[in-house]
Amino acid sequence: MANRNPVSRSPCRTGLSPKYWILMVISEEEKEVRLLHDSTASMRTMKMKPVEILLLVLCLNIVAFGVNGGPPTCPANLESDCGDSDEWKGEFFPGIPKIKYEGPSSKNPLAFKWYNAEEVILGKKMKDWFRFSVAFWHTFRGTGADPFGAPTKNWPWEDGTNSVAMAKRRMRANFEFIDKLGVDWWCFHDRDIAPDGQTLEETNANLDEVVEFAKELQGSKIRPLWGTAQLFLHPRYMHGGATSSELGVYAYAAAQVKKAMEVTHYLGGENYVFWGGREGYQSLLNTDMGRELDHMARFLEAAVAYKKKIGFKGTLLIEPKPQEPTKHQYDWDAATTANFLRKYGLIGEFKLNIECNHATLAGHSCHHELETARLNDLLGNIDANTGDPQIGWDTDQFLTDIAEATMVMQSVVKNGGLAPGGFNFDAKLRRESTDVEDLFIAHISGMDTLARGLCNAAKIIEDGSLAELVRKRYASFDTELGALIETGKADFELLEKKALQWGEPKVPSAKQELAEMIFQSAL
Ligand code: XUL
Ligand code: CO
Repeated sequence: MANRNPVSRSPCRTGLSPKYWILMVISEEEKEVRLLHDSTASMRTMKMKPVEILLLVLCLNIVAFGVNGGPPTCPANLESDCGDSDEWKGEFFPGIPKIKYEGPSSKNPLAFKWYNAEEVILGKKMKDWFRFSVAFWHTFRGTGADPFGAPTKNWPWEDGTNSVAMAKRRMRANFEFIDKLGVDWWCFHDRDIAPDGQTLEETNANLDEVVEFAKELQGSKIRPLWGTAQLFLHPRYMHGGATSSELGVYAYAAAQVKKAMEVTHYLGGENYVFWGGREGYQSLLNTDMGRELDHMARFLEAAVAYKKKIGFKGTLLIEPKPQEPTKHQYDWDAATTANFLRKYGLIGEFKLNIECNHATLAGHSCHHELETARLNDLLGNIDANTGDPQIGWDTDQFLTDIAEATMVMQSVVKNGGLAPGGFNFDAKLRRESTDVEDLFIAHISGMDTLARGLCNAAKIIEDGSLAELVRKRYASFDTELGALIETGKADFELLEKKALQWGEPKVPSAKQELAEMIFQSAL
């Protein structure tokens, strides 16, 4: 084993490490400053008067306007109110090309360095290992607001309204983004994509109108990886939805899930997610936990029945998270959720959507949660993101840690992939990242990181040293007595007889540092 080089049979292309790569993207403001600077500099040499300089700058702006596809229909101003039209003249992302694979030595921020959709790794195309999806709520509804500060993102297509027309225009932006990024999937909550009305009927009608439009824009290639119902923002859900102490809220939540499942099905969605943001408690003193858990199980049973009734073949997924916004969320982690499903006889009907940042909030690694789900035959989807080791909440950052991505991909490969699930980027830009192109850079970086993780996982698997180390560690069970133990045929009398016969057992090294060395050498 010591002579084998784990990286010598890499299935992925090699090239310059992008380690010293320097970000060369400049913001729109900087571009204008540079334009002004460049033009004034050349004017100095041409000895122009200030008024002529101003005129020229004006002209240059008009030219740039034309190149960008004309003026927006509404100004990028959150106070403005012109949301009566879904039209948008020209592209939403002018100047951003279709993102292509250029290889690890590329310095182009708007190109993939590692994600090469058609490249076959371990017998499957990269795009099929990942099935990457864009999360509508972060990418198109994320404003950058936090509890201490106002929104920071002034996307040029937003007009400050929450109208149906604005929802449709935003949907156009979504599909242009998806097309340019080159992915086939998107994820949504019902309330991200269409506004609430005065009544449930009106709300459903708004949703139908936007969904009809989304179906048209999706074409034949793009589909939802999953849809879900947003049961946490509205004040009616302050005690939860399925676990609310109020029957009327339980019924309202059921009506909302019913509708969200119908539209996911209508759009050709492959999965449906339950994330119980407020399905938990703030204090046990005023909570009947047993009754709430029973209610949640009945709610999920009804969802299974309705899924079958409407012929929705997608997988139902539960997304564990330990807390936030509640102090305790019932779907704490993969093991807790698996136990809940087993107790209520729902184990064959659901899989899990593991989110890496939720895993770390629960005190686990993402790798641990993926393995727990996988070993229970419950690994259905991944909400790809990461937290910050110094921040104790759900920061929803794009994953850029290659070691972490490699561990994630080891689990995914062992699972044989995730289909009909995939990787949803449940991740958002930092509040301070405010350029439209940052949306692309963030997704490209996340996709490249996971692609590197896949390449590394393939190297580790093809090399075989790590698997061999693990196999050797348990080799004592590859014996006659080991087989009796593993098939449940070794009783305590037999084991005592062996222990007396053998005396003190020899306990070998776990070789953890060697395992870490092999792992590191593949990164
Ligand atoms: C919240 C979270 C949600 C779910 C969908 O932490 O992850 O966005 O993924 O409701
Ligand atoms: Co999530």
